[in-house]
Amino acid sequence: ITLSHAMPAALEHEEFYVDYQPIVSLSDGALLGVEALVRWAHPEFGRLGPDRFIGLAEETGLIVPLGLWVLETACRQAMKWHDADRAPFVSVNLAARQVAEPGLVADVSAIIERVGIPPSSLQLELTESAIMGTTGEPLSALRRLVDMGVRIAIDDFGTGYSNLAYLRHLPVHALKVAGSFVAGLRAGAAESVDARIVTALVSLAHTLRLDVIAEGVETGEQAELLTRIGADSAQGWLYAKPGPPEDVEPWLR
Ligand code: G
Ligand code: G
Ligand code: MN
Ligand code: NA
Repeated sequence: ITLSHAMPAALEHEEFYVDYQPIVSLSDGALLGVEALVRWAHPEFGRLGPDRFIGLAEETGLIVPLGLWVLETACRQAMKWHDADRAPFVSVNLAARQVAEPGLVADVSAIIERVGIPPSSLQLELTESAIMGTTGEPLSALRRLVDMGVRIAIDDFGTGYSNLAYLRHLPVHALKVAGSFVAGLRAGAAESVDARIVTALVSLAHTLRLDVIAEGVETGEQAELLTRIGADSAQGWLYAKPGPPEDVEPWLR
C-alpha cells in the first residue's frame, strides 16, 4: 500500500503529530512565537518528515483536512502557552491547494472561534509560489483572514519568484528569509554574496514595512550578523530544533 493511500486512515488513527520550533527576537532573545511542523509516526516506517508526504497530500487533496487538523492542533497548543504576560504566536504552513479551497476562510475562522485564540496570535506561512499570482477569490480570502487579524508570512523568501510590484499590494506581514541564504553568513565574510543578498532582502522587507524572520540560524556568528543587518527575529538550531511541546516550555520563562 502506498503512503498516499495510507494517509486518510492515518489521519483518522491520529498517526500525525506536530513539532514546534521557537522563533526568537534578535534584539533580546525572547520567544516571540513557534512554527508548527507536522510529522507522521508511521506504524511501519517510523517517523516521516513533511518532505515525504506533504507533496502527496497536495496531489490527493488530503492536505485540506490534514492542514486543518494541524491548524487546530497548533492553535490549541498555543493557547496552553498563553498567560497574562506572554502570548507567543503560532505560525502554521499553508499549502497552495489550501489557499485555493473555497472553504478556507470559514474553516479557519471556525477553528479560531472554537479554540478561542486571538487571531493576532496566528500566522499563516505561504511559499512565494503559493502566494504570487494569487488573484480573485483566493486573494480576497487572504484579505478576509488579514481583516480578521491573522498574520501572513511568505516562507522561503528569496528562493522562488517574487513579483515585487505584486508584493506591494499583498496583505503580508512578514518575510521568512530562506535558510539557504543564512547558511552562507560567516563572520569576516560580510562581503559574501549571501550576506549581500540577506542585506537586500531585509532592506526590501523593511521598505515594505514587513518583519523579517531569518530561518536556519545555526551559529552565534550568523545571529550576530543578522542582528547587525537588522533582521527582526530568527529561528534555527542555534536556539532550538523542532520538538514536542515540552521542549518549548523552558522558553516561556
Ligand atoms: O519539518 P521540516 O523542517 O522538515 O519541514 C520541511 C518542510 O515541510 C517545510 O518547508 C515546511 O514548510 C513544510 N511543512 C511542515 N509542516 C507543514 C504543514 O503542516 N503543512 C504544509 N503545507 N507544509 C508543512
Ligand atoms: O517551513 P520550512 O521549510 O522553512 O521548514 C523549516 C525546515 O528547516 C524544517 O525541516 C526544519 O526542521 C529545518 N530546520 C530548522 N532549523 C534549521 C537549522 O537551523 N538548520 C537546518 N539545516 N535546518 C533547519
Ligand atoms: Mn515554514
Ligand atoms: Na522556510
